[in-house]
Formats: sequence, C-alpha cells, structure tokens
Amino acid sequence: MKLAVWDPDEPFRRWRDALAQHAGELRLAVEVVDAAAEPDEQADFALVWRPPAEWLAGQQRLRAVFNLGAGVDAVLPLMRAHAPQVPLIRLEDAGMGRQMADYVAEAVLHAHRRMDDYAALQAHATWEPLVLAPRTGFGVGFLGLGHMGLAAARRVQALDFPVLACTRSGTPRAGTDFDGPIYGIDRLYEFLGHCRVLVVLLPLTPETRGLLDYGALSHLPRGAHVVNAGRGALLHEQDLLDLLEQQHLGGATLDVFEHEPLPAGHPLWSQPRVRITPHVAAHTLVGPSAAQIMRKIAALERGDHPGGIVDARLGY
Ligand code: NDP
Ligand code: OXD
Repeated sequence: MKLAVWDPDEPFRRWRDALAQHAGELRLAVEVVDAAAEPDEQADFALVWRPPAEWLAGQQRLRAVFNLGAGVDAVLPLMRAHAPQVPLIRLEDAGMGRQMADYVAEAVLHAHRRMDDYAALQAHATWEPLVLAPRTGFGVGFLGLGHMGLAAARRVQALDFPVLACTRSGTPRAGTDFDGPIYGIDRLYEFLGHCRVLVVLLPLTPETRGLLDYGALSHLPRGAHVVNAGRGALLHEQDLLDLLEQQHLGGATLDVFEHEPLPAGHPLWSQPRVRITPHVAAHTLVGPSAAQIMRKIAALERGDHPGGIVDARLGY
C-alpha cells in the first residue's frame, strides 16, 4: 500500500523512517512517498498537516486521511470540498497529552502563586508578600475534556487543586473517569462562575467559534486567569483585553490566536498580564504518531473500526 505524507513542519525522512519501522513491526508492506516532492503519486492513505486543496483534490483512491494533529479545523473544510466520502482520522493523544499537561500545570501554578502580581511588584523594586488563596477554593475548570483536557485535568488534580469540566455532552467519555463535576455546555455560565483558572481545550467547530465573548468571560470570578491552548478563534481577543483592562480578569496564558503568527503590534503583545507562546503547548511527536497511525491502518486492513474518526457533522 502507498502512504503519502504532507507535513511542512517535519523533514519527510523522519516520517518515512518511523512509518517503515512500525509497518515492519505490524508486518505491513508500505511505500511512503513525499507528497510535496511527488504530488502526482496516487496514495491509499494520506498523512497530512494543512495540505493544499489542489493536492487533495487530485488524490483519487484514498481510503483514509490521517490528520497529523488533534485539531481538524483546517483540514475539515478541504475534506468536505474535495474528499467528502473519505474518512478523516485525527491523532488521539499520541504523546501530546503529557506535553499539554505540563503546559497547563505551569499556568495554573503561575496563577495560583500570583506570579503576575510579583512581576508587577518587581518592576517597582517592591518587596511585599501577598496572600495566597487556599487551594480548596481555587477551582480549575476545563472547557473540553477530551484527550488533551483529561490529561491536563488529571495533572492539575494531582497537584491538589479542585477540578471541574464542561463538555458538549456533560458526561465523561466512554472508558474514561474524571473525579469532579462535569457541566453540559448549556450550563456554561454556571461552570465559568466556579473557575479561578479557566483552561480552554475545545476543538474549533461552528458551535465553539467565538464562544468565549465578553458576556461569557464576565461570568468568571474577579481575578480569574484564562489559559487558551485550544484554538484562537474560540475566544474574542478584544473582549479578553477589555476585561483585563477593567481588572475583572487577572491574567491569561495564550498559546493559540485568531491569526497566527500573532501580528506584530497586536495589543496582546504588550498587555503585561498576558503570557504568549507560539502554538507550542503540544507538538506532534513523529514516533508515537507513526506508531498510532500504523496501528489504525492495520485495524482498517482487518476491517475493524480505528479510533479517532472525525464526525464531520460535529466538526471534531
Ligand atoms: P477531543 O476531541 O478529544 O476532545 C474535545 C472535547 O471538547 C470533548 O470533551 C468535547 O465534548 C468538547 N467539545 C466539543 N464541542 C463542544 C461544544 N460545542 N461545547 C462544549 N464542549 C465541546 O480533542 P482533544 O482533546 O484531542 O483536542 C482538543 C483541541 O485542542 C484540538 O481540537 C486542538 O484545537 C487543540 N490542540 C492544541 C494543541 C496546541 O499545541 N495548542 C495541541 C493539541 C490539540 P464531548 O466529550 O462531549 O465530546
Ligand atoms: C493540534 C495542534 O491540533 O498542534 O494537534 O494544534
């Protein structure tokens, strides 16, 4: 079988070698081609991150497309337009959960230990111990409790913070357990009222785009910290800035933005209580991702159902 890889972020040989290794372990015969170098090669399976529409449109015999990341918001419109019958399969954790847990844990501790306040005091050479909020009342809320949200929530729970979550269904996913309250999205405002730190790990879908606007963010308690590592367009950046200016919100840790790279001169760059990282909370790891994809191809070959098939109707 032929696998075509389109990934502008990784040297092709890394994918080729990792896929060949895991195919060998599963006794699958594969040929791996570099789609950017050989765009006319017809493949059985495509492994893609932000592929060009014309390349996807030219692929005539695809059996499945594997997204080389968790979020499918960029590729799903292309699939709808050019390969509507082909299943789209996303990465399920594949080593990203641990990275995301690190990112979120750092932000929660930063907020709880009032590091933005100490940075402001340091700027004026002021030595002033501040009161620390009791951990028991310092709720950390996860908006989205999928592969990323659950990994991060478990880490934050291990740090002894109370955790809560809000999801579309309002129930834990089959096969997972979560020791905390889960709100359905119809109770979003009530959920937000309990979040001293709000961690946004939603996919970007028609339902979630722009969900966190002024009205929603105003329901967070005064001084709350917002962590967004889902997608930039989930949150209205100007509304966040306004609430920070008004000191309703205490700070934000942002990894994702409506426009990436975040344009020079954007007011978020100069807001002292906003910490910015360039979409690095969790990288796609070639080895674990190649292993997962080859296992899923083996499942398809057997006629089994691989996990992670995207529901095009829901958008994730
Ligand atoms: P999953 O599909 O595993 O989980 C998605 C979660 O969001 C589920 O809990 C789901 O609810 C919930 N959800 C979906 N739609 C809604 C809605 N309308 N209202 C409320 N909750 C909703 O995704 P992952 O955890 O793997 O990834 C989440 C996102 O994180 C990705 O889509 C991507 O955008 C982002 N990401 C960012 C990275 C980075 O480096 N910054 C790295 C990896 C991912 P339910 O359980 O009911 O289905
Ligand atoms: C992803 C990402 O969705 O890196 O995997 O943002």
